[in-house]
Amino acid sequence: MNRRDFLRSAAAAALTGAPLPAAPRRPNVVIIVADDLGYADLGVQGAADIATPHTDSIARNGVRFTNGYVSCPVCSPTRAGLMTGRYQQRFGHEFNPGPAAQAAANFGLPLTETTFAERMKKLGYATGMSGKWHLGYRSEYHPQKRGFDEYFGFLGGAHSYLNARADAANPIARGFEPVDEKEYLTDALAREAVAFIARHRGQPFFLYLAFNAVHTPMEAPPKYLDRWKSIADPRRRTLAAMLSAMDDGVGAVLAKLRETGLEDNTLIVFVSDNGGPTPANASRNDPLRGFKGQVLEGGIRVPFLMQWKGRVPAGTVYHQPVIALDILPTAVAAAGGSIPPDARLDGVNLLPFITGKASGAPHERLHWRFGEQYALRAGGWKLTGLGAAPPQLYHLDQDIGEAKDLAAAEPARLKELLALHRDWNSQLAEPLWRTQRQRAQTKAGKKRRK
Ligand SMILES: [Ca+2]
Repeated sequence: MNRRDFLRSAAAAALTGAPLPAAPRRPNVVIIVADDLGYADLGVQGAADIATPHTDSIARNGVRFTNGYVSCPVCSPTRAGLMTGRYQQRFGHEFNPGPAAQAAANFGLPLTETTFAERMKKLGYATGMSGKWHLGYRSEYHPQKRGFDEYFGFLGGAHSYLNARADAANPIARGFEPVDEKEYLTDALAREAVAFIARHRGQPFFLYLAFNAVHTPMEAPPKYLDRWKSIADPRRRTLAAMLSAMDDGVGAVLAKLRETGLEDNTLIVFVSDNGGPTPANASRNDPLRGFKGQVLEGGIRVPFLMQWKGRVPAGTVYHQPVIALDILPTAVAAAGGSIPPDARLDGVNLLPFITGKASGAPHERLHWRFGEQYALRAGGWKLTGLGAAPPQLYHLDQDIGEAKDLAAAEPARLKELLALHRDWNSQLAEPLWRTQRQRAQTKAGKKRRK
């Protein structure tokens, strides 16, 4: 029973003296993030050599977004966007920080921003996280200082899967305490997510399960490698094994929701944090051009799935462009909350669009800036460029692989889209930090200019 039906039958009960219906429980929200998973790596996304039945089931039971984007082609900025519902460049979170020992001192999701977890907590949700944070190493940026009641995982951008003690600056921790984890890390992250669901089955909960699979290092135990003897290339086979472990983890979460009777009343989103870095982990982005780190489609268009059995029709395929910034407002709306207008979110509630209650597209335009790289998507058109080099224009409906540059053929459209990009760009902040390598390059450049 939804809230409206509940209010209606409660009103009827008051008039007739019938017993009051049980109050509807607000939906649980489970956000599952994969790391460096390519557009074509899931079975449901067309992978021919790897099977991902559990993750695929989210699409079968809900929606698959064919034009699902993230707001950056690398890890930390995408997570900053996901965790705030805002383009992260608005608050200077434009770049990755580098490893803990080399990160800029001020690195962390700025404390001026309200997080997804804080918004859900305010709505009365139990909030928990299992996985990779990558939004600050210092204690004031810790997940438990940013709205999560519970946290298990690591703060950095990557971690060994086989050795919990591989990096003293980036330990596996429960809350603030390092733990000596013995399990394969992907299994451990899933185990903790399942335990969180079991602990909080009696109240609405928000679970953020941020796997580091299938990010490097390429490590998998025989248990998963043995499943993929069919794949000859050792790196692709290891990717398949790592992905299989994650898919089993997704399956364990779904099974727990089913077992506790919560599956129908849980909004589940699955998304990768950026496109596949094919040269590093043998992931695939076909038929898209480009990789992680680029604002070409292969860096920013990702597997993006959503399930809410009670509310969203099974087997929906949605083609309008959406972005990971939409996940927060969608979840808050599902939870019966609202976003104050002064929060200035860039994401929108997708539920009316995917259920057909709203017509048109959720976004007139989507924007990207990642250092010198920029891009803009408007309808089927995509503008992209690098610094002062001539911009490129593609029509993705006919040219998903960004092969035919139409900039010269469409000067008026190019001019219009460039003006829209400049206008958006002018609203953004200066990056708050750069990686050590970027800092060194900037310093060297300044010296040369002197
Ligand atoms: Ca990533």
